[in-house]
Amino acid sequence: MRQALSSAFVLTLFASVAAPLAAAPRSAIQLDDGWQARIAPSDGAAIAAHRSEARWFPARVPGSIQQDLIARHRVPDPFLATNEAAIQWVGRTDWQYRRTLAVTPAMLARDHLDLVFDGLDTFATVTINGRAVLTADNAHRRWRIAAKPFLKPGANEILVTFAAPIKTLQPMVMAQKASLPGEYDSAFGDEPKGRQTSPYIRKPKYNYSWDWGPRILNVGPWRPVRLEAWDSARIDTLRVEQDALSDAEARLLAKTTIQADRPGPAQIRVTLTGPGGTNQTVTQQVTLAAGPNAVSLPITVARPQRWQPVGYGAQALYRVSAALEQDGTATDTADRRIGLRTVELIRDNGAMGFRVNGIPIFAKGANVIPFDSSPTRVTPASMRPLLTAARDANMNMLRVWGGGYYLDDAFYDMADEMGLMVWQDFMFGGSVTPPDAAFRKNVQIEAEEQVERIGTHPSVVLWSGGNEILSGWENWSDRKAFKKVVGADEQERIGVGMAVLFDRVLRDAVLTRSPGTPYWPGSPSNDYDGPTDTDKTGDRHFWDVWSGSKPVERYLDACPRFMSEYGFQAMPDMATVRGFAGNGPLQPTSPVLKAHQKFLAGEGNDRLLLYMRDRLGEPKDIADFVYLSQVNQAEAIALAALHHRSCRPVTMGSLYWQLNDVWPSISWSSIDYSGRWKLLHYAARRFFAPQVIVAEHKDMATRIALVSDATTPIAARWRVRAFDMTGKPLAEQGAETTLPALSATDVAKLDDAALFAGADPTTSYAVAELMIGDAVVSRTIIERGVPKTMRYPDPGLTATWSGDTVTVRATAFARAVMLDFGSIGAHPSDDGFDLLPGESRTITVTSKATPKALAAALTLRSLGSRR
Ligand code: BMA
Repeated sequence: MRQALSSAFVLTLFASVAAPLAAAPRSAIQLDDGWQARIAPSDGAAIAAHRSEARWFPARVPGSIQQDLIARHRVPDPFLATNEAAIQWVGRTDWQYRRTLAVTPAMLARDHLDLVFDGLDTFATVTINGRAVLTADNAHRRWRIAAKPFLKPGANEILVTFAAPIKTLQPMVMAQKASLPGEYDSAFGDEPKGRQTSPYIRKPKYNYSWDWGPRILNVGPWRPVRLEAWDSARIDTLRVEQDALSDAEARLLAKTTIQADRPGPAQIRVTLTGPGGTNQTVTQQVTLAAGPNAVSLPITVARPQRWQPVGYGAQALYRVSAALEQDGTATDTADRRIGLRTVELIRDNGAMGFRVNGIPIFAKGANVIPFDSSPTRVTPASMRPLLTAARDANMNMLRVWGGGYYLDDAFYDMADEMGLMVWQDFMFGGSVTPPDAAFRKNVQIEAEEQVERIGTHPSVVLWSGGNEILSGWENWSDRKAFKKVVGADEQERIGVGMAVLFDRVLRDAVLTRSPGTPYWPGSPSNDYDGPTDTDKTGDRHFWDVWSGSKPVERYLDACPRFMSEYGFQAMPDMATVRGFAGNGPLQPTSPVLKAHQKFLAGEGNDRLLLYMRDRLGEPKDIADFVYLSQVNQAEAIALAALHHRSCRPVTMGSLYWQLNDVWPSISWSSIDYSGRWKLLHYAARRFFAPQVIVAEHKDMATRIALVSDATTPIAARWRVRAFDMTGKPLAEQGAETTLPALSATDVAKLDDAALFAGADPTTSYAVAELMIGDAVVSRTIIERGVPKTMRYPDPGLTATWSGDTVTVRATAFARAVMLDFGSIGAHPSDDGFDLLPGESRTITVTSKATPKALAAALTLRSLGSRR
């Protein structure tokens, strides 16, 4: 969140004592240490109940009260057992933070001393030496206070008081005829059903609980705090606009806003450093006026190198540094890393897709939810493995979902470097927005600030208004009921308010601050051109499967234009389960497993069982439940993703729900909170591979389609072989072919009668394979019934260890092999694969445990081994 200040400035000390004749460089002191917190004296009820928190205790900044109390063992860790209820009081309490700021005469000799909070969560008042200097009401904004008039030499007190959000808003909400519909009702009795305060506050929505996350209303200065000193002028913002890009040249505009307190001459110097280290510098003399000054410097880059999405070339990055010079002194600098690329939305006839650098790109990826219930725990080191895993699973796009928070620069830096495209939602999720102008003004400032910060990253290829606001307003039953209660006029006022917000305010923020990046008013939407969330136009969230309990084959019924959400739950790894649930006996109905399952308030485990019984059979024990749930999830999402890819160019994107978790839970994620891959994530690497074979069995025939994301044609061969359960070949079909560039092609429709040579559906299966040269690059199993009807033999799996590698062998067909290490945390290099009779796979296992312990813990699971 920190603005790109050069570290030299951050570290510069307040050196000279006398008032400077000329302006001195901007300097900053980080104020992240030395804070204390307590319950605010005004909250008598909380003080009576929690006396020791009424006294000042050391607090971390950036941080939250919740994290401090967990660290001090004053509340139990809400991520463990059934502890979530025990932390609820913290978010309902008013809190205070204080810190002493030592101010020297040298500091007071500067023209300006600004106290900057990069984030306050949420309703906060700040006083300096008892004088009110700020009232903050938006956790997604940065707050800058001109603090010099309030500071004195020596010790100064900064006091930040946080008012509990529900308590603050509830009287207003309860006084309304009907309150704005939100998302998930509280499970803790602090808000009556249907009377949510969350629609009225600019605070990460997922704090209020979601169908994959706990209710933890974080309180605190959740971003860094600093004091900035400057004289006469500073660089407020720097970004780079791309006016034109061709192979011959790039024409750029470095756009700065210089904040000056008085008129005067200055020079702006901008240096662009290319990926190879070559520099070019432009300078401009300006006469600054008091107030904000927009200064643009043109830069032309000959033979520019482009930033390409992963799979389409390298990720060339350029650095842009701006210096403000006054009287020959550099008084401020700012720098940004950029990439040169063009992005267009493909929109012909209702289409929705991305053309990057002129190439239509099929978007493959997943939705990202926040990385933790507590954003202050998230570090570059905790995000990196998830982004790396996304790239390694052949994804090229992540959607940053709108119910969370705008992520740190480090996330976008990594996405830039890895070539992962980012679909960036504005932070609106599932709730109707207040129609008043003050709310919109607050959001406008937030949006402009965030687009300035995030929009410079080449990975960000789309800004989208938010999650399911527009489709909810059109289609959801609670919203229909709300419209009836409030009447036509109020419905109109709210509808217009949302249209102004999502069609104008947010769109303008992108147009003015990141004009090279398309804007989309919401996910799902159709850019205000007809109904939202249909297969025919715009992007689509498809939840008939899972939420609607419909069979997974429903995924095959349509070719949507861009599937931005579809998902299927699974249990996390057994090591993760044991980490939060302990070592006692477990079953799907155990209170602790229901507590960590938020879909239908715990009843989601029944949904897991429903699909399991339908497709795979009854789980034998908890480990089998984990295994079967992961097989089901991997197969369901593979079916959908491959289908979407086979629908190219009608369909141009497939982002499954969801990549990650905010806490250890049973959810739609492919990687659990502990970073352990579910079988889905291994499957994603296969179904998102650059070239795949799609085999869809339906109505006694199998559709075979071949997909290639390569930009040039590839010579290939496909074959489909049918076997009986002894491994005896029944029939084979196939052909040599050329995969056209950027294509999906139907190559055959194979009737069961011919493909299986009359064999019984329960004792025969077929294997569809795509070969490039000698390598099988993609394989799909064809079954004529759900897997539980298949009479798979025991595959005779064996494991042979050599150090940390294990070779798994099958004598008979092994379907959906899982390497299960029980409660030992381990990451196998491959998992969830099928082995044909006689095949083996050698797998490297990364773990803190010794190979000996791993070998002892290993259970090889497969569908046939369960019989
Ligand atoms: C979607 C998302 C989330 C939710 C998910 C699973 O539509 O946008 O709101 O977590 O469904 O139910």
